[in-house]
Amino acid sequence: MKNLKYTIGGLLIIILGMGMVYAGDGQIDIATLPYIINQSGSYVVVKNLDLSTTGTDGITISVDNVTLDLNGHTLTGPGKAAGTIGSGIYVSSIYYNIAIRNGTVRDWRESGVYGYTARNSQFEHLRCYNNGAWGIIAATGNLIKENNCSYNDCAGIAAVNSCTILDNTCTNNGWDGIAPGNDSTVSQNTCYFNVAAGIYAGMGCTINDNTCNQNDDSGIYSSMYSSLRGNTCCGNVLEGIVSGDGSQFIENTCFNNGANGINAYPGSTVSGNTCYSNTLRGIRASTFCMVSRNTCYGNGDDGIFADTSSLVSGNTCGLNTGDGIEVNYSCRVVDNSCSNNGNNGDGAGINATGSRISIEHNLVNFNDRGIDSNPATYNYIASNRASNNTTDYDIVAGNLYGQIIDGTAGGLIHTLTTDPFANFSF
Ligand SMILES: [Ca+2]
Ligand SMILES: [Ca+2]
Ligand SMILES: [Ca+2]
Repeated sequence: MKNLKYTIGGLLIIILGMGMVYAGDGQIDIATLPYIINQSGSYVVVKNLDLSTTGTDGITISVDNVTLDLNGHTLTGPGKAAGTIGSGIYVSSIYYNIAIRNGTVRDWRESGVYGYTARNSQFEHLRCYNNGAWGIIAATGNLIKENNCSYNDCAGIAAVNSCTILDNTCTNNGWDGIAPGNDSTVSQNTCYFNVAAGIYAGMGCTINDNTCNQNDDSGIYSSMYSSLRGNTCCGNVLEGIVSGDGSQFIENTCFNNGANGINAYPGSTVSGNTCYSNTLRGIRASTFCMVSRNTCYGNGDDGIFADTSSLVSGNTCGLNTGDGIEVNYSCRVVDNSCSNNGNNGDGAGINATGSRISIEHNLVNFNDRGIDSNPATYNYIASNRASNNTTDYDIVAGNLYGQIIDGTAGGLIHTLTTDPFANFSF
């Protein structure tokens, strides 16, 4: 093709002979819609572009190795209810090495950016708004970074497996804020006011440092073997964070959610989290979980509930409406501090509801009952300290427990008892 360039009064004019218009830097200009990219290269949108025709995509990419720079411009479609098909930018089949960046894509019937078939590709600095399907939909192994995707009718960002999704903001979408597939990394995103979950992730995902507030489902929902660290989930209609079997919940903050702060499935590790003012439990842990060093206060039911064969250690649980900690069969409950539970309700510091539970070295103060193993039996209760509960120890016959020593008058412990298994009231 042949391009003729000349200037009039200092204004650079580019006349297209046949084919593509190249700017001086080797980029190929896009100045009209619809536009089809079927040669590899670097493309730039040179002005805001509208398309009122329905049933077609704005820019179609049908080749490998394309960089498409919107250069700050907007691609506006005919409206998200207009016609039946048409995305703003459409990758038409399996193509590799696509980069799309720097602009707004809005009001398209389907997605803002449809990259479901793009491989080894990047989507950055896009603002996808008010589209009829996804803001951005990406495929396996893509990078999706620093976009805003809001008011779209499906998820703000959806992706297949093994994607990296960083620093995006996804609000007010008609489904999830961000919905990645298995083995994805999802970090430092903000997702709020979405109709479903803030983040809805597949198996084995790494989900760190996101903020997911006021979504109509859970803040974060992920499947098995996921790792969730440092997330904040507030004011969601259902759970703050829920994840499948074998997940790790580390140092998250979950408050004011409409169900549990954290809901952990079997075999999970739940450590260092803060869960407060949730409508149900602060932490609900299933069987075979390790629940340690969490702080759970002011929840509408128990601070922590742990099901069969869990270890519950080193937690602080206070001012919950139900129990500080409730445990089921074969749990170990060690070194916890539970105070002021049964607040505006009825609860124990530690409530054993099953049997074969070991309750040792805990501190329970100002609860309705300090340690409650009634009517539960066959539990082991030793070396605990209880003060100022309405009933410090509510333990029925059939349990195995250290003698209960009244230390309310103070004094030297060893003059009261030398029994290392003794439980104290003080
Ligand atoms: Ca309870
Ligand atoms: Ca009470
Ligand atoms: Ca009881």
